[in-house]
Amino acid sequence: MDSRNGSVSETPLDAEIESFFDSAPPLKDSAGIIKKLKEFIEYNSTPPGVSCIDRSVNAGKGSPRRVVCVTSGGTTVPLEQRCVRYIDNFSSGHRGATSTEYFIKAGYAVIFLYRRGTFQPYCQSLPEDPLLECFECSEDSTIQVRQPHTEAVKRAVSDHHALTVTMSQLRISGLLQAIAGGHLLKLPFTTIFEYLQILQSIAMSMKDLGSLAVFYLAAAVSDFYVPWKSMAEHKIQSASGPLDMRLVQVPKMLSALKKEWAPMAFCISFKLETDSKILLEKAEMALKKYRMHMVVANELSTRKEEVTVVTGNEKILVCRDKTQADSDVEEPLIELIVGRHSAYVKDSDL
Ligand code: 9Z3
Repeated sequence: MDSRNGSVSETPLDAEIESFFDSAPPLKDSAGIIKKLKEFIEYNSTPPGVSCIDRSVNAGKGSPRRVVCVTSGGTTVPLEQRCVRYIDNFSSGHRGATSTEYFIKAGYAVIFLYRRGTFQPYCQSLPEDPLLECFECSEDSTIQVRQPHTEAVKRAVSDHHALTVTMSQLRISGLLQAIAGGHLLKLPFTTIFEYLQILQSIAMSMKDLGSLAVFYLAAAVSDFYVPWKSMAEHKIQSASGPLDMRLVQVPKMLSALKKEWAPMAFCISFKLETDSKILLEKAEMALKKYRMHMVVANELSTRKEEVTVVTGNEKILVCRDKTQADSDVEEPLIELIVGRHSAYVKDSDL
């Protein structure tokens, strides 16, 4: 007990988390982000057919949509306040973007917290520079779609309601449905500071959703960082010789997420290793330590082929359907997660 105010004293972790947020540079447009989150969650947690105003009166008429926060891409650790150099974490964003598409298909609303410049949902089959590669300016100055992208763009614009056959077609038509339907909110980050500040806002906004909230934490998050206050302001000079720099451990926010920010949410984290011998053991440790519902264990070189989902009493190998050229591991993975989340929601209602 803290003798001065009679309250239970802070654990070292709480103090570390507090100091991380206190010393972080202020998040740009924090109020705007919180407003978007509030509107998005309110819209999606209103049962279909019930207006937001009637919500309390009509509660129970339909079921509110489940909401998942998908994190995607790697966080950076700036080395200078006026940042020229930074340390990066590997992640192309493919896992997060593809998983988002399957969550939307399964009826979830998705808050997509992504690293700027990484893969985006529904855009993975478009060329690298879609604007310049898909369009051209004709002699009379009208913009036309170029071959061979005509079909893809036509479908994106006009046929978005129709269910299409191939993966790439599905992704393009799905984009418009998701955005038009208001079920996809995209929030970008670059640094570890932005990522954790936005994640905290998302979690606190989702708290009232209880067991309908899911966290799918596929982003590759830095383990070490330079605290803002001890960071050089200007570009570090090479003339001073070798560089000694002390990196501090990033506080384990998964604990705070589970304990305080959104305690009823269904939480899935990822464990990435390059040494397959230690992968499952590390995933089990993370499951217990952070009290996750599932930990998805993946090895860097085989991550697109298979993952192992570790739960309290199982290790489930999930593989891509290798008989289909354009299949992906996210399809069976999200199917498994949706099933487990449904059981969790049912149990929480009892
Ligand atoms: C993952 O393990 C993701 O599956 C990948 C996806 C980053 C490998 P891509 O974006 O790759 O499709 O190219 N994400 C979590 C990585 C991570 O940093 N995990 C931490 C750890 O392993 C726990 S939060 O300690």
